[in-house]
Amino acid sequence: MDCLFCKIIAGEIPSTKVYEDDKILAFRDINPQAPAHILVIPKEHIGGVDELNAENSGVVGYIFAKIAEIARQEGLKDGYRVVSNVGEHGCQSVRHLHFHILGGKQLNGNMV
Ligand code: DGP
Repeated sequence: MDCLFCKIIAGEIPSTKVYEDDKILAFRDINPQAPAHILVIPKEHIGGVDELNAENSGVVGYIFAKIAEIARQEGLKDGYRVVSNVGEHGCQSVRHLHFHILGGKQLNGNMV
């Protein structure tokens, strides 16, 4: 499968890892939009939120528990934003489910 994030998981493309276990990987975004900008992805290939279902969505709860841990490790004590872009209207550029953690500064209040 020609998926950029699957290649990062496989180590074929280098990344700056923040956290890894058998289920998920967290790494720094190559084009940071905030002082802390981390992507958290499942190792299982799921195209996006729009491909989640009763069988494969368990990992999402696991990811969110790790997001809270990672944010604490990153010192984001004043808060942060978690974003998952979906499809064309959502401006999703990589079709592998991922959650952006954005923080380290006061973020803009506008979402769109
Ligand atoms: P999205 O637009 O929501 O699909 O987010 C994809 C993000 O992936 C975007 O913020 C940039 C990041 N990205 C793209 N290619 C690479 C890469 O090769 N390495 C890393 N670390 N991040 C990447």
